[in-house]
Amino acid sequence: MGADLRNETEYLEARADEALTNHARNQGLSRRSVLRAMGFTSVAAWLAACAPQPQGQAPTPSPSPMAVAPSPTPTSAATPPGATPTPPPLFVKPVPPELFRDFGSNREMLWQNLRGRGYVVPNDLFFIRNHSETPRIDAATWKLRVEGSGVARPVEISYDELLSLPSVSVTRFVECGGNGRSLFETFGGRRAAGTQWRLGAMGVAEWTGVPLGAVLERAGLKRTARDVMPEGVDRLKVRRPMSVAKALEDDTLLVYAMNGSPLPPDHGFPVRALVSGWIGISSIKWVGRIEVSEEQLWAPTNTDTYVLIGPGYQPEGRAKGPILSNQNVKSALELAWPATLKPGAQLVRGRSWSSFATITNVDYSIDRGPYRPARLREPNIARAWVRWDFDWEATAGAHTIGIRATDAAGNVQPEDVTRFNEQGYLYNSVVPHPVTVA
Ligand SMILES: Nc1nc2c(c(=O)[nH]1)N[C@H]1C(S)=C(S)[C@@H](COP(=O)(O)O)O[C@H]1N2
Ligand SMILES: [Mo]
Repeated sequence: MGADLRNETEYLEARADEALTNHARNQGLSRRSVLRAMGFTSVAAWLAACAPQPQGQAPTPSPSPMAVAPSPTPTSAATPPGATPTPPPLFVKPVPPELFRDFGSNREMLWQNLRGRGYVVPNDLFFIRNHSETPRIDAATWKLRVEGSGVARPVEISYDELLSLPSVSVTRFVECGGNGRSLFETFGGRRAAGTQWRLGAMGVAEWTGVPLGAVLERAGLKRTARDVMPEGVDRLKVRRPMSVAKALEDDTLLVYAMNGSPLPPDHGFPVRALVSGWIGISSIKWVGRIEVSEEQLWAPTNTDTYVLIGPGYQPEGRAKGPILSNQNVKSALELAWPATLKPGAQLVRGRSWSSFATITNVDYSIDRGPYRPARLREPNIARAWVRWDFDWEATAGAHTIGIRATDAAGNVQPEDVTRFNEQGYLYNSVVPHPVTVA
């Protein structure tokens, strides 16, 4: 892993460079000659050309870089400089702009699309957070290895074997630890590093699979086992440890179905971990190996990223700061950002969630005025969410709607922007959502 994964630009550049190198190799050419044929001097220049066009400027239609015939001379007539070649595919499912905000290899769900929908987020709408492109895996040859000092007998399990074990279904959120990151800047005035999500880096689905504990038992889990680390077979082999206690919770699963369908490729086909309540990075997709250890396990995702770095946070062991696990209590409106509503009676809807307990109260505040209770709707599932609504007599003009949720453990969304940390994790302050009534 040469590139710094905390830096999106560096990461994208490394990925683009690798795609180009592979393509060039397949063509029996140098990477440089392929770039030249495309009219670029460097991967950075190519990426810059791929960046979104400023408003009002029509994007230049262009052929795919893979379709460009290499030219022996630096100046190719086929692809004029400034053309925008298509990068290699990142995802399998369609990710149109009416469903997702585009952050390259990451796609944010648009909350307005949940309005009028049921409890779960349909698979087509579910956000995607990928450190590299979605791998295509053949379930017939896929194997899961469970090994390490924490098990008595390492095992390999096939897809069919996993599907033959007793299964459970749970309805839970998967939420990125960085969900809401951009709001540190919008409302706190300080920009945190990383994908500038609003609140759509989360979703709720019904997940079906086998309790992770049952699989660990098959490998003879030792009483002395301490940490459990699922590892993906994606290009960067993304992995993150959890305690054995967390691994043995009833709703920590090896999942093979999402909302009643086989797990879609972008969400981890054939098998992903679901580490309920914990930040999304723990729910490793495309799992191929699980390391179980008697020692504490470390990975870049618990030493450098997904730890709290900033004023007031101290290093812990090899970690640069407190290691994140549980998500906190948050809320979002089923509205566009910014939202536009007609004057008059409006039914305003949204959802609130917490990893600690069910939500007991949701209060709303118009234009930072007094809080009033919203109506909670069934079902109300801990580590998933609750839907709620309230009536609002909307008057013409610019407004804000703030939502404050409380869970049964007494956690309440804070009013002010607190706990700034450099990588922008766990934003959960009340969000004054901008609404124009016209
Ligand atoms: N193997 C692997 N697992 C992964 C990731 C990844 O890049 N590779 N991304 C993680 C992160 S940061 C999040 S937030 C969730 C997102 O899950 P989703 O894409 O199904 O919404 O997957 C996690 N699991
Ligand atoms: Mo994430």
